[in-house]
Amino acid sequence: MERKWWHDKVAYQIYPKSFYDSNGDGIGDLQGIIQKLDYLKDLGVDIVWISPIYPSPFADQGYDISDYYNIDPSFGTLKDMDELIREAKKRDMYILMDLVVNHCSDEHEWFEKACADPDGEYGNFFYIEDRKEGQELPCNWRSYFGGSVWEPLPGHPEKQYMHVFHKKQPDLNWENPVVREEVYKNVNWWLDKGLAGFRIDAIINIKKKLPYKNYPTDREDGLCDIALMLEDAEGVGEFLGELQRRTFSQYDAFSVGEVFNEKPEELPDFIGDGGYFSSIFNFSTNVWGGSDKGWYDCKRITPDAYKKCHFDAQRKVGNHGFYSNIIENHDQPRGVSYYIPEGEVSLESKKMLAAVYFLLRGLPFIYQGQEIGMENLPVIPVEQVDDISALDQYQVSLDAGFTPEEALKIISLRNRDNARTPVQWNAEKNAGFTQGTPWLMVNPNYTEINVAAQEQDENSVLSFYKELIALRKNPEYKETFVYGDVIPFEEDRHNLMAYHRKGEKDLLVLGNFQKEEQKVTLPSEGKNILLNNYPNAEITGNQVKLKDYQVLVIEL
Ligand code: TEU
Ligand code: CA
Repeated sequence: MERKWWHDKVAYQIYPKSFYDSNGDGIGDLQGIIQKLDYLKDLGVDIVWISPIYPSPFADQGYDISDYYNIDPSFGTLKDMDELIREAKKRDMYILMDLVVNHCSDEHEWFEKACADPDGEYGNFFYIEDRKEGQELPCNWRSYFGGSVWEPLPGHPEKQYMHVFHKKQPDLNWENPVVREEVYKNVNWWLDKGLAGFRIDAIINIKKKLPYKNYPTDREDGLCDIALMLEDAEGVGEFLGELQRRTFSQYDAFSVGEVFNEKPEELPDFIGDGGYFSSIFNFSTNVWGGSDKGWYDCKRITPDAYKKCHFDAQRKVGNHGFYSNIIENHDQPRGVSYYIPEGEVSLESKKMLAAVYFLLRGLPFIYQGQEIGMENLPVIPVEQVDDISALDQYQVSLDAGFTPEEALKIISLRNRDNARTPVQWNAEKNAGFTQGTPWLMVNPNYTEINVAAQEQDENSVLSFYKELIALRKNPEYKETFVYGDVIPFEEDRHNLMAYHRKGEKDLLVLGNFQKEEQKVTLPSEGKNILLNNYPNAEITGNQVKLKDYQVLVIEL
């Protein structure tokens, strides 16, 4: 595997609307990010991915872009963005933007021009088909946010367009080379500004099964899960390869793809040397237990399943490349509220969860607030839910026969708002996020969980993350943590997640994924304890007794 500049880095995701508001309008912004760069630097972060900041009507919180060459005024200006890139460079930090090019906004001028003249040049930028009352849809695919992917074209009831996400997110027609040229031009324009790369949104969706085809239906609505179409559609690699050659590879940029359900045989093409992307996210623990029926039918992951997902992913990727490992992101529940069984969320279990994913092979990503152990919201009235995905799933649950109360409980676990509440900076008004009214409610637990308190406390989750990052970067162990193999240890042991990182050194990570103590026999006597979420460790010879959610990293 060819060595790359980003292999030994630590990445951090910012959801800009909720990060830090510098001017009191209740919305996080670029100046707010600039003000917090030193905080991120101090934490040990190198690469910062910022979720979309382009002009947008915010039908899907900025993932519906109306201008690819600008910054939404609620976040700032292009000048602020240049300043951010400059300030990051000064600190040896790298900025990534979000590349959202499966679709644009219905308020983008391309779509407006397509509506004005569907048979003209811009009509071919989208998937537009004829529509007659009473006639079947071109295909029965269900959009991610509910309902058919087909929607009448505004101003042209005799036509319809495709959107695999919200109807305000029309899909761009990647079969049209002019569209692809527009994308490359835009990516290079940003890279020329000094951007280090991109996180690439929902990218597998750019290849549609053509001609359109129906798949077996899985709900009363007569539609089918779009995943069936994606599995069947071939040739996405041609688009992705062209994108890589025309853009990222010209700049040695870092790119991380949002790719779900990748097949093992595809990994070398995706993230091997010269692959389409530098890395892709490992979503195996996120998608575990999923159901095409909806959230109400999803299973909650167990610690043993969690471990299996990670080890299987590590075996799958082998030496082909690097996964990007996450606990959470802006689409997922707070990891501590999801992966730690109910009633067992504690300081120790939060730290244990942090260590066992962070030290795996791959690039560790931290999502804003994760470093202080932010938790899911309590159950809130449906009127207060902002997330369009949760609102859709509320309806799906009702349709499946659940009571409103049950439906609310179902969506509260996975509501994307959980991760989108403002970062809790201190115990003051609005958690110190804004002087104004926050656009989304602050989690009421901010008086206990906040950055300011944790900065003062060497026992805090934040201090532990700093230790963890420093350990990964420690010159003595870095080679092993970055490039060493992952070798599971006592893989079948219930509620123990343990593995060696083996390279120059042999480092053993031991995580007790339960409250009950657990005894482990080390393969050899340890030389050194490199990390511990307790003040001490009970080790006699090669016998270790792990306490309630204790995690240890031992140099053998
Ligand atoms: O998400 C893509 C994706 O597959 C989502 O459907 C995800 O599974 C869903 O949000 C879970 O509820 C990306 C972005 O991360 C997401 O925020 C956007 O809404 C979506 O693309 C459309 O751009
Ligand atoms: Ca603001």
